[in-house]
Amino acid sequence: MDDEILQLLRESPSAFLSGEEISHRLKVSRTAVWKRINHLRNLGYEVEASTRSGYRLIQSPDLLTPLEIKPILKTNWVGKKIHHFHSLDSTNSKAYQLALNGAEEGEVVIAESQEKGRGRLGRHWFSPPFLNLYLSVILRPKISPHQAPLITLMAAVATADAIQKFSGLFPLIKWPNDILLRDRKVAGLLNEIHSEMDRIHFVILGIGANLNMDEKMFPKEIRAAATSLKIEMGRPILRKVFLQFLLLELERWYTIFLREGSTVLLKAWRDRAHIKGRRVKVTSFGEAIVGTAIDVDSDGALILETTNGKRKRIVAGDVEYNRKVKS
Ligand code: BTX
Repeated sequence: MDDEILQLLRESPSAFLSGEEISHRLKVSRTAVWKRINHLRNLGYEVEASTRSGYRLIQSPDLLTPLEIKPILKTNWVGKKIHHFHSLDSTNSKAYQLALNGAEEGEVVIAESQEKGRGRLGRHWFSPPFLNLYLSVILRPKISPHQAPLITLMAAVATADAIQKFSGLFPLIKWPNDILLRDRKVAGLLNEIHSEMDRIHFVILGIGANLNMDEKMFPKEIRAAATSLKIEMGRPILRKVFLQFLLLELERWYTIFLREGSTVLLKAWRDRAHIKGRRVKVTSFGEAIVGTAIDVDSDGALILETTNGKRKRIVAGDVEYNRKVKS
C-alpha cells in the first residue's frame, strides 16, 4: 500500500489530497491511511497533514528503496525486482544466496551499508551507511565459464559510462575492476561466479560506488587512493538518480555483449583503459610479474610481455602502473 499512497501523493505534488479521497481510491479505512502515512514518515518521507485539507508530500528521502527507485527506473528488466536492506554483511553474499534459491536474472540487492563489504582476494570494501551505493545484480548469461572475465569488463565499461553520463567526467578503467577519476578509485567491482565446467549457473555482479563521501570520511590508509563523485563534482549526489543511470548502462552493455559478442565491448574497454604499452607490475596468485601490457584478449585476460620477451596471459590479479613507455 505504501507504493499506492505515494503514487497518489506524487500525482498531485502541490495540492493536498484528502484522507477520504485516498481511502476511497485504495478501498481502505481512513485510519489505515493515517497509519500508512505515519509509516512513510518513519521511513523519512516528509508528509504535511492538515485536518481540513488532507495530506501533501513535501519531500522524499534519498533512500534506495523500491518505493523510491521504481518510479524513475528506465530499464526493461534489470532492477524490476529490488531487494533492499538497511544493513547487510555483503550484498554479494545475499545475492548469491538468493540466486542459489532461484532468484531470476536482473534481480538486484541493495544495502544502505555493509558490515563486511568485500573486495577481491579477501580484501575489505569500506561501506558506511547512507552515503554511497552498494549493489549486486544477479545475471545468468548463457556463455562458457572461460568467458566470465568479460562480464567484469562489461560491468566496468557500464559503470564508467554511467559515471560519465551522470557527471560529464571521463573515468578510466584499471584492469580488471577499478574505476578511476583523477587516478583515484571511485568505484570497484567484485564479480563472483557459480558454474560447472561448461555452464555458468549465475554471476553476481557486485558494484561499490563512492558517491557522497568527503575526503576526511575515508579511512586514512585509503584516503590518498580513493575519491567520490561528490568530491569530483563539488556537489552532493542524489543516489537514486545515479542508480538509475547505472542500472540502465548495465542493461545496455549486457545486451550488447550477449548479442554482439566481445568486439564492441573490448573496444569501449580499451578506450577507457589506456593500458597498451604501459609498464606494469602484476601480482597474480602470489607471483609478481613485471612487463609491458600488450592488450586484453577476446576473453578479457591481460596479455603481458615480460622483460625476457615472453608473452604471458593473466586471468586474475592486481595491476600496478609503472613508467609509461609508449602509448
Ligand atoms: P579490490 O580488492 O580491488 O579493492 C579493495 C581495496 O580497495 C581495499 O583493500 C582498499 O585498499 C581499497 N578500498 C576499500 N574500500 C574502498 C572504498 N570505499 N573506496 C575506494 N577504495 C577502497 C574492489 O576490490 C571491489 C569492491 C566491490 C565492492 C562491492 S559493494 C557491493 C558488493 N558487495 C560486496 O561485498 N562487494 C561488492
